[in-house]
Amino acid sequence: MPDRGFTPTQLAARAAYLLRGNDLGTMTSAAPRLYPHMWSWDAAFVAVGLAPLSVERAVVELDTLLSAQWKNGMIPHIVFANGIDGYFPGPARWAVSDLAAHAPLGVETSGITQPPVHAIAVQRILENSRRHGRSTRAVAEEFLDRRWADLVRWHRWLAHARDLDGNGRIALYHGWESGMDNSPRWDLAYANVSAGEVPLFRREDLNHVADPAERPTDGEYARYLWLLEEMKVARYEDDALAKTMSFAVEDVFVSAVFSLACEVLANIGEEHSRPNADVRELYGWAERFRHGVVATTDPRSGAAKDFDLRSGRWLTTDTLAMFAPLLCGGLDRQAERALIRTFEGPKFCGHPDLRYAVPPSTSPVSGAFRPREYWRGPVWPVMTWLFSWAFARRGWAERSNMLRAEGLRQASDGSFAEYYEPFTGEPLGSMQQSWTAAAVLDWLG
Ligand code: 9WN
Repeated sequence: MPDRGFTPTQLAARAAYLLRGNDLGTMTSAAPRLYPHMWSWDAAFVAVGLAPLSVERAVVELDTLLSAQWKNGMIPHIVFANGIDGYFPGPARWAVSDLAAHAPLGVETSGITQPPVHAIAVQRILENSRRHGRSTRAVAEEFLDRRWADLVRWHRWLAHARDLDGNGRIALYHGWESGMDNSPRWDLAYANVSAGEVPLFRREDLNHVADPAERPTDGEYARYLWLLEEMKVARYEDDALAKTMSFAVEDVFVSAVFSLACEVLANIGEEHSRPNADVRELYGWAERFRHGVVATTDPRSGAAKDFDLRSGRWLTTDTLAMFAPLLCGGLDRQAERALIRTFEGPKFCGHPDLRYAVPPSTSPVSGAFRPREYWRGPVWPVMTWLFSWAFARRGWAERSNMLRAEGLRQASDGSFAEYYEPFTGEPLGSMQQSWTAAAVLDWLG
């Protein structure tokens, strides 16, 4: 429990108040200033946090997101809030409604996707609804009736459009699709991207952080935006992207999340009598992607790797990605033990100088580690939550509780920061980040 700052009751109240403050009506902004729109995986985590407060409001969050689903099944990484500026690249720069045949009508979105954690939110909604009376349970069940087919379509799109050779690993065409934008995982793959002329732009993100060094560099942004130009030429068509994008990687972490999400959704489908064919297909994908993840691992350490499709090279980094198999399972006992030892040992959570025993995004002993720089080192509370949730699901209650306790100690400063400096515990990036509050609410729920 917290060693300073707010008590659990105060912290839960503040987290709830924060989500209320970031509520735009039918969507919750990812953060008030830096991210004034809805992000896909943020929305799922937000729904996890809303579920103990209001199942009804959590359902609205996912309904809004799913209403922006593309016709091919993709859930876009941003759903833009009507009439709100202040984030770049905004709808005009993506231009999906002009260019993409699959873009949804009547809502503005980006043209890429993000990690498929949504089934976890659906599960938390259903679980929370069981603590209430019949009418709340009915809201959750009606949601499942209404959206089951969309959720399966989303998973089917990932399994088909993003795993063209069927090897059980998801391909991404932009670092933003991984959710870990500038992680050292992608340094080699971005080295393939030679940014040509991009239309003029002005970064908005730097107006909202204390120090520009907490955000990606201008050089990184030039490449991020160049990839948008490549996507526009491909008119956001799945087949064209696969052939033409200069950034193309197989993301082992997203693949593990997908395997896990397929299993969660299949379990839900079984419990709620959804069509057998869907349930079978979901279990099949869970298995295929678990194999895909395990196939990348080192047999002794159990550590997983990403793959750069353009240079044909494995991307071995000491980042959160190496722990992908701990999320989806499938390693043999010895390799799994070794990987847990690394997770808990001095390279990650057990590093002697860490303020809290939670996993930094990049290992502090790696040459690529930067303690204040976004996905290159800081601790992201939402990742601590994901591992603690997954560990509980895998039956590792003690490990899960440890992460929860340490995550709560970190959050007890009440800033609900996007990320934290691992050694000092200084809050960095955006404050009042919705998914950080959501993690705290679930932990305290
Ligand atoms: C680009 C909203 C998002 C998160 C990502 C995080 C950051 C965006 C940005 O913020 O990315 O998508 O502008 O930096 O990296 O994981 O979903 O919180």
